[in-house]
Amino acid sequence: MLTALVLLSLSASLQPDMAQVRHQDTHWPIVCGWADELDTPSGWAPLEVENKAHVYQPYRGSVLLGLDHVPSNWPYAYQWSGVTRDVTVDTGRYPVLLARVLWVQGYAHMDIDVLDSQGKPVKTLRTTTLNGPGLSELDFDPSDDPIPQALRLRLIVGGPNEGCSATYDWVRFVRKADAERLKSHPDLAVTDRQSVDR
Ligand SMILES: [Ca+2]
Repeated sequence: MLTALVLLSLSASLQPDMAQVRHQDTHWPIVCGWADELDTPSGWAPLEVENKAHVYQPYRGSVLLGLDHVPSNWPYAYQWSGVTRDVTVDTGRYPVLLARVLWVQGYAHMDIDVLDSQGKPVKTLRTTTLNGPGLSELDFDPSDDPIPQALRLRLIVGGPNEGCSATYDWVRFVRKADAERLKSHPDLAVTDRQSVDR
């Protein structure tokens, strides 16, 4: 009985702290090393592949990539495509890449080439693959690569030969703590879009 009372009292005393934590979780905007809120698809170019994705803007603030039914002589069991852009990011300070996907039929993920000083890819990384709405993630390990890193980003859509599509909401490079907050609150805004959306 005494234990129960102590636990009850302890639990009550913890309540304000939990509320404070939740408040802090959503009170501060997200700081990004680089971000594209995908207000428009501008800045992203189609991949140099045969089946180029259709790029739509279903509504302001998101980009839909779609692939139709493949041609009758298509030799593969599935299809994929996407769009790309080059960026430079301080992955030392902002080591987590997150892409928010609002809707997907098939699969969605990002591919990332790490570029050398001549712009040549030296390795390729991949975010987690999504088959439904969520956050696709890649953690950049501390490495000997020069910081900031020159990166070639690709938003990928793939799936059945009958057709597939994915709607992306934003792409952000963030700190680990902000990545955890975004996983709980993906609607949180970034601090200053003019300074990061470049
Ligand atoms: Ca957006």
